[in-house]
Amino acid sequence: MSNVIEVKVPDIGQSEAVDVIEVLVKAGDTIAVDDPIVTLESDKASMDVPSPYSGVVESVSVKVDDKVTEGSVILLLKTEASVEKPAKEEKAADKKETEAKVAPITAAVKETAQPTIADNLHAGPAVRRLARELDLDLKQIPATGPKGRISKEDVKAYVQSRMQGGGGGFAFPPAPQIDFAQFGPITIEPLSKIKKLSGANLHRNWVTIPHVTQFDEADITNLEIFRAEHKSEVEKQGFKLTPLVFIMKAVAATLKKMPQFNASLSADGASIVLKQYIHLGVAVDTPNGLVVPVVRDVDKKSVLELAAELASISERARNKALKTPELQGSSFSISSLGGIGGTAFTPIINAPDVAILGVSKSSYKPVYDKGSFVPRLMLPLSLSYDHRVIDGADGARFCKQLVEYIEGVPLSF
Ligand code: CAO
Repeated sequence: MSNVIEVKVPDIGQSEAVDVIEVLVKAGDTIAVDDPIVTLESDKASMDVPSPYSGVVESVSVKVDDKVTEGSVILLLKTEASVEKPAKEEKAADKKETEAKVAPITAAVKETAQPTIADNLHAGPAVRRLARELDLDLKQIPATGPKGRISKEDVKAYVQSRMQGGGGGFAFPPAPQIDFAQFGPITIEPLSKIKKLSGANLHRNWVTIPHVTQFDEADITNLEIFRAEHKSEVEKQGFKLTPLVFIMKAVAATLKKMPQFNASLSADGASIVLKQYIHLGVAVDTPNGLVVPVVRDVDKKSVLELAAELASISERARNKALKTPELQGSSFSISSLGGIGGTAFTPIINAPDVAILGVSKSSYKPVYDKGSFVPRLMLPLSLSYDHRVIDGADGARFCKQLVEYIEGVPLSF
């Protein structure tokens, strides 16, 4: 006869709550005794919790980032095994023997905890096991999980990239371990959480996407005159009218005309997902690192609405007050360093987007016009695109169209 039983967190050797960092099963899965069901992580270690019984998962009661302690219910399991006589201890009949069967489970949990402490890498035991089986060095695998954790997907992506040419004599050599103190005094500061997360993503995007960057310039002399005229009037409403909002409108118009830039490559690389919405990720510089909140439906919003929203999201990004959905769903991204300086740069694509626009600081340049040079305020643009999806000719066409739209953007609110 089958029972539905609660599988709980066993003795994990501490009373404080620990994080659920990976849920390894889902409702409907058939699992065997000792199959890992969740990975937990404390300040010191990560550990797999094995299933004490075989059966079919009815429902999972925890999700990633939940906090659990000994006794928290992990899942409901439909099992043929008797709860009093679990699979591992078929012969256990009295309380003493039942207690004895808990010991191996706890022991298994503790045993897997050690490697994380030893090598200071964030990876659950299941991931470590997979890496060992595939003879991979975890230090070489870019992490994309929370807190810079290496997930199974990271291992798979790494193997895939090696199979697609990352190996064959061109594999990356390990970064040398250098004691910089031998050259002079040093201090060591840990990277912020945001830097670790965005660093892993940037690394993956840079290494896995064939980037090309196309440069161009737009004449924003008239736009700047309009902006200067209305600057103080807009500032009275509590936000700034910068060139960026006009650029966002021009980008939205260009994306409508060239939808292959407002797209993602499917996971198998066989098709393009064209998006009917225009949600722009806007890179915001914060004291803790780069954050990319998303401004939705840019094509449907006025310049003034965009200016207000940009002020709100950049302030909340800097105060760490953004909610996760506000960081998701971009279809194209913009990174503006125009308020700082520089003449051009090569922005890294914010995957799964296929392109990103870099904006640098405008400056007056002599522009040849009808036989003479006239001073015009020129805005440098740098478009990085995924060459698997976009051809060079289309990259140049996009910039040409964008320049036309920026130069002709309606100068009104
Ligand atoms: N050329 C000349 N001046 C520019 C300009 C440009 N392209 N873009 C902005 N400016 C001016 C603004 O008009 C403003 O001056 P005024 O107050 O006199 O009008 C000043 O520079 C500062 O602007 P800002 O940076 O505060 O505002 P913004 O709307 O241009 O940008 C935001 C907002 C959030 C994108 C920006 O503050 C930011 O964080 N940028 C950094 C993004 C980043 O780190 N990217 C790198 C990511 S790695 O690829």
